[in-house]
Amino acid sequence: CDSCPDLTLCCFLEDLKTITKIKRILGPLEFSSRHAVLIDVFTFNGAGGIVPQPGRDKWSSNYVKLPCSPSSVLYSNSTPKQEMRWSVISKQLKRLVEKKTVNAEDVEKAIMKYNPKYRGQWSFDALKEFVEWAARMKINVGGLFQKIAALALKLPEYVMKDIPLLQRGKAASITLSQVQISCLLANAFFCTFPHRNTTISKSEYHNYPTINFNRLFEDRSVRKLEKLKAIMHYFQVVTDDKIQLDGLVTFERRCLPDTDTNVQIWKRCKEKMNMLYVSSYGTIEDEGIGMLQVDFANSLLGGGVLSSGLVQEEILFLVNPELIVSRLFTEKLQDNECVVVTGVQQFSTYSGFGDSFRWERPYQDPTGRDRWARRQRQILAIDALNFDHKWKQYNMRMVARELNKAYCGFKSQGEEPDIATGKWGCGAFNGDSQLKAMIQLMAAARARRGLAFFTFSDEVLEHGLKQTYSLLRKKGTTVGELFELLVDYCAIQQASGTFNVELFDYIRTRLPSSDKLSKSLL
Ligand code: AR6
Repeated sequence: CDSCPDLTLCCFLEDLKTITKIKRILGPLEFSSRHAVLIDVFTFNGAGGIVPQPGRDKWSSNYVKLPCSPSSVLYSNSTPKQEMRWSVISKQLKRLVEKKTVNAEDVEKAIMKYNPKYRGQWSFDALKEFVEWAARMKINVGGLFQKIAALALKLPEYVMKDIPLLQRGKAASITLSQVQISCLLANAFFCTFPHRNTTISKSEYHNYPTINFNRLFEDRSVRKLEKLKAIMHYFQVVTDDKIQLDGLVTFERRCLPDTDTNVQIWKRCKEKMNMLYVSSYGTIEDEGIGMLQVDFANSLLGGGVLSSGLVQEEILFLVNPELIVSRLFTEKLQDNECVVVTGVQQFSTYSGFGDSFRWERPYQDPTGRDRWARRQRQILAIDALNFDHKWKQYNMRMVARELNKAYCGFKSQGEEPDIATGKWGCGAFNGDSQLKAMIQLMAAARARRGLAFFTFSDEVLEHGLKQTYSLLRKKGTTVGELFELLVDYCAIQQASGTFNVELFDYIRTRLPSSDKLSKSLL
């Protein structure tokens, strides 16, 4: 009622749909021109298990260039003729596997043999610090290096079919097994991927994230040590003979067509606010279990996970390291694009954030699997705009971009769970949390999906969002009407010059909650 403004119309968390609550019928696993499957689907569908799909190497600009490709060659100053890079790599990795003991210097020496251009440039200080820590903890890290090397050597056996690149402007997906991912990541650990060490403009992969781990190994710091604990724990599990990795993971690039991004659609949208749960307690990954969990992404997926970044996206990638393989094949996202990952396994728990991030302990993931043997965990990577100056976001071109980005991710394809999100774009990217909350609420309304919004201890935002949402619901405000309110709000912010009018206050004045208030404004 209007006289009790504090009454929240928000729902309970249990009211929202999770993957396990919906009745989605998944057909048999199928490949198509838009869906590359790296395992043999006939064997899989016939309950014969997971075996790699045979295929042949494609050394072209549309596919991942694999280190074991015969086309990958090494030119070095010491030998006049070119050598096959994989023979150098395998010789080095086999040597590690056969050595009695292996330390960080041996790993460094091996890596530099097939990356001679970077001698004197790459450092392995952080890796060495990790080895010192592991020695104190009595972890046999040398043995672990050997197991990772042995896993990396399996590449020609495990990944025979070409891996297409998920390129800009093309909706497409890749399904591969957890074993294949572990093998690709073991190669990333040993920095074997060709043509991926330079990101300068015009280089072949300048529009792709880095994948070789060399930056993770440089510059000792608490951050790097904690990151390496998470990554090395992942390798410890995946190289353990007693553990069977028997799932698949799908990476899907989605693109919103131009017909969907037009601002007129937002202006005319008659949808009203959908269900909302708001809490300052909890995190997207823990309390949002079973929902579509938003990754506050960088347009280069994973952001600084392999360097020094350590906020929401990087942490997500560290506790679910299979996400890191997306960097191998996902081109930088454009404004109308997102990536949905289904099936990754969580390997670790953590505490803290940024400098206080700590790897805590192993995690036994209880998440069930779907018909394609994928964990029932869905992660949506959407990259917000990075505002160097806060005022730049109060502009309808920017607002429309964010609306379309969120809608691209939220738009459902059939029956899908609700969405778990929070202060998307409001940390490293400097966004206004009230504006971003309204944008996500509008995108969810247009997509007809409910939202669970975790404010990450921000009680002021929790309270303000509950009130504003309740008001919008009571007034029956549509997405189109809220869009028009945002147009006026941006104009007022720009005119003020100080940009300190709060959006929730503004909405309250424009949608007075009682007759008394409306009269007082007249
Ligand atoms: N659950 C809910 N909320 C969270 C969680 C969580 N697990 N973790 C953090 N928050 P930020 P951005 C809140 O800065 O601004 C990365 O480098 C917390 O209040 O990670 O979109 C990417 O690769 C935090 O301040 O996201 C991009 O380059 C806020 O969410 C860039 O950062 C925003 O988290 C994206 O930055």
